[in-house]
Amino acid sequence: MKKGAFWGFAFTLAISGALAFAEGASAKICDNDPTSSSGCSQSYYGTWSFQSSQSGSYNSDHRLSRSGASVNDFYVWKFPTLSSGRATLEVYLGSSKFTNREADYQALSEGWQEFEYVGSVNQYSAPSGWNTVGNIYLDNAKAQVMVTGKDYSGASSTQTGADAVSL
Ligand SMILES: [Ca+2]
Repeated sequence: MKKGAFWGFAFTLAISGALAFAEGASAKICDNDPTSSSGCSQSYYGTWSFQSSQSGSYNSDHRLSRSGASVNDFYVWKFPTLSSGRATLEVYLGSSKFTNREADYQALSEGWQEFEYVGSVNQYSAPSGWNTVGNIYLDNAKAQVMVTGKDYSGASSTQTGADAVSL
């Protein structure tokens, strides 16, 4: 599906969802390297180094991509089933080691065919704490959020961080 077609569709769903259900999904946080009891899990491809004792990061830890990573390096947060409705993707950024100037975030709800673009964030200049990426519409299923290591600004040798995300 073309991106434009998807956005038109998603917008229609978001409007109808807002009218039908007021606000939809309640916020759920998944951190990197989640405990199984949280209901969240993770997967990644490429090098994403686990770093603990990070005072600025959520739960004092995060994952950091290799320098100059590509679209083939990605980290995925896997959420449990979330109720349907409009959801806001927020990401926690609190480490100066995150230098990607334009990190792309995508999301997948199980009823979808593939990951769809949600928004991008300058991890280097983002304020410390929760940053809003964009809105998506969930369809009462498990959801996944993905960030790739590619820096879409064209900056080279930057590193991408993966800390907590919220839907
Ligand atoms: Ca963390």
